[in-house]
Amino acid sequence: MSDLVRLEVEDGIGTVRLDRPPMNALNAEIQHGLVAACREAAERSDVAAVVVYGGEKVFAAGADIKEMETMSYTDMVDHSGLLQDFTRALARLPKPTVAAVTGYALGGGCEVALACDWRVAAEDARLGQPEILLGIIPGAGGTQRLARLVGPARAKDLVLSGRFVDAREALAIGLVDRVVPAAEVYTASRELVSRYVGGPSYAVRAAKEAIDRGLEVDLETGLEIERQLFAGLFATRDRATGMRHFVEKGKGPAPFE
Ligand code: CO8
Repeated sequence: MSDLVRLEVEDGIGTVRLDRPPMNALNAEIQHGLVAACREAAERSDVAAVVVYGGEKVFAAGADIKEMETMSYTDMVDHSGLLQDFTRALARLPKPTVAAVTGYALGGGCEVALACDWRVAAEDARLGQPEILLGIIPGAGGTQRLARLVGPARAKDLVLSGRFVDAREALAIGLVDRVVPAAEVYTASRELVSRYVGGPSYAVRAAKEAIDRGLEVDLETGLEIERQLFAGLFATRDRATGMRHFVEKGKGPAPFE
């Protein structure tokens, strides 16, 4: 794994820590590092949920413009799979994920946040897709995930203008889910996913997959995806534990492993 991205595990929660001061600009190394960190978080049984965090000052100010400036069309054709890989790796992580957004989340940085299940933002956070101002468009899923999250009109407003939104507006349009004082962003993000530690991990994974895959297809296909995942859970220990606990009138939450 790259030094620019670390997976730190504590109390069942994995923190994918972006660490490339001053702005966590997403160069190729950090993009590869993100893919590796997501893979490790997916595989490790001591990680039930993931927080993506860029530190106290900034989430990520986007792709590394200095690295991109000299790239040609063919470089981009070769590279553009990677651009979408790191956000795809995050979006497909079969565990709950939250972006803890401090400072700027711009361009590829905003796209990293969009690939998480939820976003917690600092009161002074600023989010946006300013690629248009560089003569390009979002290329790590921004045109697709932003439109799905906030609707096409709002996505076009942000993507076509490149303007930044503050935390209050981001909350109002559904781009972020919670706004907290800057010093509390990381703790609040951990709190948001801590309920999944020691929970029914297979059912959580199936629920996330059913919702995400269902959004990509028509209703009938989505219902079929749900049906298959639902049936599949009858082969899991989670299902046996959860139902037995109810039938035997167990106290408190079921003792999932
Ligand atoms: N890439 C490279 N360097 C950057 C980036 C960046 N995205 N953002 C900031 N920096 C550098 C600055 O050049 C500066 O470096 P130096 O000290 O050597 O001059 C340093 O970070 C500090 O930045 P500023 O002096 O500009 O700090 P300010 O506080 O004045 O401004 C901003 C902060 C508003 C964040 C400003 O730096 C800015 O606008 N940055 C660019 C934001 C942007 O346009 N992001 C989109 C990039 S394109 C993109 O993400 C494409 C996505 C599609 C592919 C996804 C692949 C990852």
